[in-house]
Amino acid sequence: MSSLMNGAKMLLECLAREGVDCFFGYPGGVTLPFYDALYDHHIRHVLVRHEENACFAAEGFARATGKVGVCCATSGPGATNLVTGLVDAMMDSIPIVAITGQVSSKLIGSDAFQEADTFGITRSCTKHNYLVKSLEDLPQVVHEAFYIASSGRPGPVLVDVPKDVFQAQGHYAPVAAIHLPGYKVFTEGHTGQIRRAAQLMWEAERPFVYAGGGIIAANASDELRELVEILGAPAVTTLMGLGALPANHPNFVSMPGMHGSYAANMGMTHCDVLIALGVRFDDRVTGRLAAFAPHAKVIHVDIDPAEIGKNRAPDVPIVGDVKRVLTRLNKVLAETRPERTQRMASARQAWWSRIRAWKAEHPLAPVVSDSEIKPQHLMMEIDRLSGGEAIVTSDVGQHQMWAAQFVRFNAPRHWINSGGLGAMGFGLPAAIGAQFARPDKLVFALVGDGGFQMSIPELATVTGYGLPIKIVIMNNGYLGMVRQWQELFYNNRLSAVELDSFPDVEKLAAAYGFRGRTIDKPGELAPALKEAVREPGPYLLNVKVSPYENVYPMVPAGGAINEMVLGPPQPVAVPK
Ligand SMILES: Cc1ncc(C[n+]2csc(CCOP(=O)(O)OP(=O)(O)O)c2C)c(N)n1
Repeated sequence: MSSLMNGAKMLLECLAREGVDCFFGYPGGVTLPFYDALYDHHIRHVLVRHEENACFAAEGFARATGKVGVCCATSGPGATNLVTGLVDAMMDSIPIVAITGQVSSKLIGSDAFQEADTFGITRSCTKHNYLVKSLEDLPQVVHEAFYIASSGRPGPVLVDVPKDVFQAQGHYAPVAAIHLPGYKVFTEGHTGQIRRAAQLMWEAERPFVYAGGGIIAANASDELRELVEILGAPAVTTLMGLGALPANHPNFVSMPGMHGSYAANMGMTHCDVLIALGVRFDDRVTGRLAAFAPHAKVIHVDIDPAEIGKNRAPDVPIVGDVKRVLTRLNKVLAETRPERTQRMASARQAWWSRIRAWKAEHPLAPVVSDSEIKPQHLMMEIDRLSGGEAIVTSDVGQHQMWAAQFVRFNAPRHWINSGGLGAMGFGLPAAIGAQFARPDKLVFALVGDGGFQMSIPELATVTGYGLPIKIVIMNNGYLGMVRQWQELFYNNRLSAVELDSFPDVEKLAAAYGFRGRTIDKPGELAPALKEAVREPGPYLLNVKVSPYENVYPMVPAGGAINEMVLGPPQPVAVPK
């Protein structure tokens, strides 16, 4: 039996046994015993400057590694500040464990100082949550929390710990096994359905692979590549799946959806078999659902049975871990490969010719100007410097979409963004988490001038821990994505989108103890980015881009994905 310890030390013991070596948090009244125990513990606590950012940083850590990220907050306002991050992790299926302090057990329900019903508030935005009732329960609860967060479809789990539980004395009892009646993880996939899927794939004339964040969560990139190569099929990866198939793979088309490429969306629309892997048929991908992939038989592989048929009823549903399913499916495909007939060969050749033609017809073309920095130019320069190797986190808005279009990722866990929730303020704290997870990596935090101003307090965290993050602000002077919608759909009545009074970036960076610079000339872009990367410490680069550029292609809300607006309306020539 272990030595006598208080609940705070026991919690740290649990975290250490789960392999946690670093977590993100902010202290307060009821977590005082926990922070006291941390004082001389080897686990590293990273003090962020706002609890929301503790959650985002834990997500950045988890997204960059696949490990469970951990964050911590005090009761009441500390816990409620975590909520956006929890929803974000829930939407994107990111494994995190959030620990919150709670008022002492005997005060619960008395409207005590800094009491909030954290359990109730977070019930709908966590995969599971706990209120720890006694110290004896603590190890079981914490180990279960890690198991639930990381197994099946990953997600956030919250553990609310009353102050008296932190203070109570007891012995850590190892948890031998975790049995959770009612929590079933289906991993293997149904053998018969896997065979049906293989048959459908071989019969297809126009197969198309639609791969998402589930591939990254399951570490199934190798299996995805194998599938694509066995079939010789074109493949797209969603915003959440970028990097799941290397961008330089010959079968990779690009990203589909609202701001996806013409070729990706046309491929989705005209395929006859759609192979959907670890995706959830999100509305930003499908556009008008009734018109989505109208000619396709759909094979849908997902670990979460609730996703199957949620938005599109599949012809072949397979519930399972996409890595395990693909391993078996690839084997069946290899065993059942039919004799290649002339008909099959020419059908496949014709399909690829169409894909290539769509790519050539409307490529995601570089946009560069001599007089002003175009946003796309900025993304292309970041792409050039990264060479597919850097971690790029983004905030939410136009810059996020341009980054997704123009920065190429050759491996998973390099592109980190808030996909489902679209939470502004995500980029910088996520970069902090990612840089702690991968100190060996060049990390860009690519943010808009709006989102950046939501996360400015974290500049102190960057400085305090000497994180060499390259913060690049795509500064268009507007809440760009909202301005774009106002321009296109609200008669250009720009309402509450202008961001004036932006701070002097050189002074702002200097105030936090590092270097910063503003540029606005195209010729300055490449050298300034290089200078930022060469700097051993953090760097804040404010890139003033053309303010009125819009992201294209664009599928207007409610449109089918083949009804893309490909570019700005051309001015009509007025006869003289
Ligand atoms: C927390 C939050 N509030 C509001 C929004 C709505 N929203 C989506 S994009 C956007 C504009 C973002 O502006 P900026 O950060 O400057 O990026 P840009 O679009 O210009 O690249 C807004 C306000 C959001 N996504 N998240």
